[in-house]
Amino acid sequence: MAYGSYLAEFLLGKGYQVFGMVRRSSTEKSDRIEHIRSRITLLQGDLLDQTSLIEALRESHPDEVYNLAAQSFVPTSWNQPVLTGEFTALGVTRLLEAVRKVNPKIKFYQASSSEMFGKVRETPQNEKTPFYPRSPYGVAKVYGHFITVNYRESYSIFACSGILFNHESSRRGLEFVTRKVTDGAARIKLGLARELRLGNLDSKRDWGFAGDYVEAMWLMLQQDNPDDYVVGTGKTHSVKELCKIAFSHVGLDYEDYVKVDKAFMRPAEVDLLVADPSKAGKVLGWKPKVGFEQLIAMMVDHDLERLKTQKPQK
Ligand code: GDR
Repeated sequence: MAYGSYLAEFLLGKGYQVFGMVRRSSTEKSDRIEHIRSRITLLQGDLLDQTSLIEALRESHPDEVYNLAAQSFVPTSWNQPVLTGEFTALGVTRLLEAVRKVNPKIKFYQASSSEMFGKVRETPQNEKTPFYPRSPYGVAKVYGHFITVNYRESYSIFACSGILFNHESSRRGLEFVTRKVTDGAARIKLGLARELRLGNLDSKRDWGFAGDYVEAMWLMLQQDNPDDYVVGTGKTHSVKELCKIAFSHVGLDYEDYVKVDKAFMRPAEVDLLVADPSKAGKVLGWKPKVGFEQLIAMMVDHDLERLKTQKPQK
């Protein structure tokens, strides 16, 4: 999870002892935490395995647990709807059960998502906006959200849910649209690719910097009472605007390179998301620092630097 590494950095900066939970896999992927690897402890665990969660909490004795784990790629949730539900929905119950059994005084953060708003009932979206998810992923996140609220109300667990709008960075996976575009623009600029194939160019998102958002998550757990908060910038941009900014940053016109490919269209789309983050501003004193254009420029520069030693296409 890309922003888990920002959270780990942030908590280390606050003097926390940080544990991370990792799922066993035959190909270990840890480049996002390489720079802090010696300062954190990794525990084996899996949201599908109740015992492993209980053991992880017994071993680490945490004061705070942040659940950022999920099957988080929206298109995959149509191909693997049941598995997505296991991780993204029931996984939250398993972790909350582990908290309840091991130490109900542990403060719990659940990564809820703007995808819960889906086919939006009002604009901008706030904590009271009704949910209308549009993908198996969104549906699973609604379950995760309400089970968090329910454990707060049933067992007085200090459980908070952060409804985060899209949070991006140069650590974002290449399959998500911001990174796909910044990587694509950099590749085309360097002669490593000739075109970039995308899906719906008209969908609009409230894109912010992941590094800013982890502070809001931490602040939620430092309040007197647990609650839910919308976290976003309050500004929205289309995928087209994203392309325009990324390509013009390297002196190119996106219209010459971006091709629409049906393969990247979704069976049901979320057309427009824009946060009303005023509660986070008022109660947590939080506001985002990095603007959209700065974020995209930062990501393009990172991809240019990463790719510049590769050989151009013939
Ligand atoms: P999203 O992020 O679904 O909003 O969820 P994503 O970057 O995948 O898509 C954003 C929008 O861009 C459109 N799009 C494309 N998307 C991808 N991935 N690839 C393409 O080629 C492409 N072309 C157009 C999409 O249709 C969509 O409208 C992210 C995830 O991180 C979730 O886990 C998280 O909960 C939410 O953000 C907040």
